[in-house]
Amino acid sequence: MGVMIDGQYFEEDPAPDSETSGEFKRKASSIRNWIGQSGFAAEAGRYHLFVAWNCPWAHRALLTRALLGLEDAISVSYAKPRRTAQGWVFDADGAFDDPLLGVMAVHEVYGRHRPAYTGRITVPVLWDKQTGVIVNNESADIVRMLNAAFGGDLYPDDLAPQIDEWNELIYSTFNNGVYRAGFARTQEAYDKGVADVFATMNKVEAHLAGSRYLCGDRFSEADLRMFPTLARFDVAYHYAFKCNLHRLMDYPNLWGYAREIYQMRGVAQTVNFDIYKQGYFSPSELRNPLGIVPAGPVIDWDAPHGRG
Ligand SMILES: N[C@@H](CCC(=O)N[C@@H](CS)C(=O)NCC(=O)O)C(=O)O
Repeated sequence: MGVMIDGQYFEEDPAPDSETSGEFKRKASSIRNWIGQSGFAAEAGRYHLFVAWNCPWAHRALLTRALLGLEDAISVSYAKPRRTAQGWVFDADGAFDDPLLGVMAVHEVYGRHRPAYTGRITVPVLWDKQTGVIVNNESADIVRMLNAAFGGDLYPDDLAPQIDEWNELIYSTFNNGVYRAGFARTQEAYDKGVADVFATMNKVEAHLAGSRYLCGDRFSEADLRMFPTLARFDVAYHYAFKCNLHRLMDYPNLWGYAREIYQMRGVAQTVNFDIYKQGYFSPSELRNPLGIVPAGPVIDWDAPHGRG
């Protein structure tokens, strides 16, 4: 896990996430400003996202941008799918360049924000072009603030308590649950992670039998936060993270629901299955020593979803 200490980049965090229990623990994000406060006005053309296609947290921000139709209002730089000793990096030109600042690594964005920056170097990053600083690097905040600032309806007041409840379950047992399984360093930690992932899939499958979305007939932030993990499930988590009790395809309601979201306006453009495979099957001493990327599975995300 890359970190910066007083402006210097380190490939390894001196206080790593995995502790002696073998359980993977994700640390909190650190730059938490808000559009609509402290001089960050909601203006089209002002903000920029630094993301990686394969990062599910960054995917939340891309989904919000797409579902709110903000593709022209918020620009994006996409890092290369495989992290290096420099963390997330860019190309000099091509599909993975940084057209905004022309930096070669995401840690340089944090260095531009504050030359003596100390903290984790993660994507997504929401950048303010006007003042040249990072607004926020926590995906949950980015989703919430873009929705509020740019007229979205992903978090309506009357659904807020229900959404919060789903979010809590989905984050710990599903979005992060797959990582708790895939990054576990003991059998026990893996067993716990996998059990949580499938308990939540079973619960949501049953819920979706009688409900179009998680909170009734309105698509909400809770559904948005399910999707990045669903999109990566069969191509990556099932195999690379050993979440293999079932495939997403084996759950009729969840699979139809996932396809319905995929087929919403702009969403398919936020998805890149080949890149998910390259990223999750990167060479890793612990998980994939030879870095060989599997060919399959073949999945038809465009098949009619049959919902609604
Ligand atoms: N809490 C953060 C977590 C973001 C995060 O962990 N991103 C990963 C990529 S999927 C990252 O950038 N990791 C960098 C590293 O581990 O060095 C959020 O949701 O925004």
